[in-house]
Amino acid sequence: MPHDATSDRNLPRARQLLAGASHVLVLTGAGVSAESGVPTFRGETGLWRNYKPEDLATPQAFARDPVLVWEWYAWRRGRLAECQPNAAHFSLARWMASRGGVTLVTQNVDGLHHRATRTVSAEVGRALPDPITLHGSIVHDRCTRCDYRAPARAWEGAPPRCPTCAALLRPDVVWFGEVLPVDQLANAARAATAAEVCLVVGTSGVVYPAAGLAYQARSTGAILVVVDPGPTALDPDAEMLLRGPAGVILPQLLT
Ligand code: BV8
Ligand code: ZN
Repeated sequence: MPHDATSDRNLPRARQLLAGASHVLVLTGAGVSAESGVPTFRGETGLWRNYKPEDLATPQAFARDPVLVWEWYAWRRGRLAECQPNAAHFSLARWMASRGGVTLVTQNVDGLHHRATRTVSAEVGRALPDPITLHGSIVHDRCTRCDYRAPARAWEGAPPRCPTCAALLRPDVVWFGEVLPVDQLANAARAATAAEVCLVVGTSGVVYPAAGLAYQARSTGAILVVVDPGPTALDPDAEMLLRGPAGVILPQLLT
């Protein structure tokens, strides 16, 4: 049964585990951006006009109603424009800058880890690796026909078209039913196999193959530590549960 760290006594033990690990896999989900004001996927805040993300983040929904799907992404981009990386993103980036052997893999598409990494890279005067991004980037568009890809353009009230071939553009994210970028997933799987500790932060652990990385790490000997204020699908397999918001737990954990 995992150690539920409602008490602080498990934090020192988790800190010790991480300090002694030469390879750590960190897997994050929407919860790590919650304190930045980015709606999570399965919480109440994730709903838009009462649609569930799984209904809209699919090629079928886009083919059926590109305007509706684009309005959802325009709404999300609008909210994201007011969001900054939070203490969870920064403590992860600074911890990674202070030691080697940490691979950050994110399911998130909000780019907040990248922004925190850029800030910390400037602080330390050297480039830090970007996180492995499994599900793409909401702040980029790509063409549905050619290989055009560029930073997202301002929403003009209608689905944007490719400046190169005039086909519909789509957000540069991986939808349900679409395969993940092969190279990113392979790098993540390698890090999972090498990890002695797998730190999972802010994910309900229901989306695959991303969630499978935590089980893969555990099957090759990693200790699973879960940071989340609520229950997750990974809890039964975790050696340690650190119950609380990432913005509070990570700055204490990653010292
Ligand atoms: C695939 C980008 C192979 C889009 C996302 C039928 C057909 C095909 C596939 C499937 C199928 N049935 C099932 C599948 C597999 C499917 C899947 O897993 N479905 C689930 C719903 C069961 N997966 C796929 O389709 C993947 N592709 O399998 O390809 C294939 C191909 C063809 C045919 C067959 C197989 C693609 C999955 C990628 C989907 N794209 N995002 C967009 O964003 O618009 S996934 C989406 O969910 C986000 O990226 C998000 O990150 C991710 C996971 O959600 P979470 O991050 O966990 O967020 P959630 O809200 O659930 O949880 C938040 C957590 O944070 C909670 O635990 C909460 O307590 C906690 N929290 C809250 N506040 C805080 C906090 N934690 C810390 N601090 C806080 N303050
Ligand atoms: Zn094009």
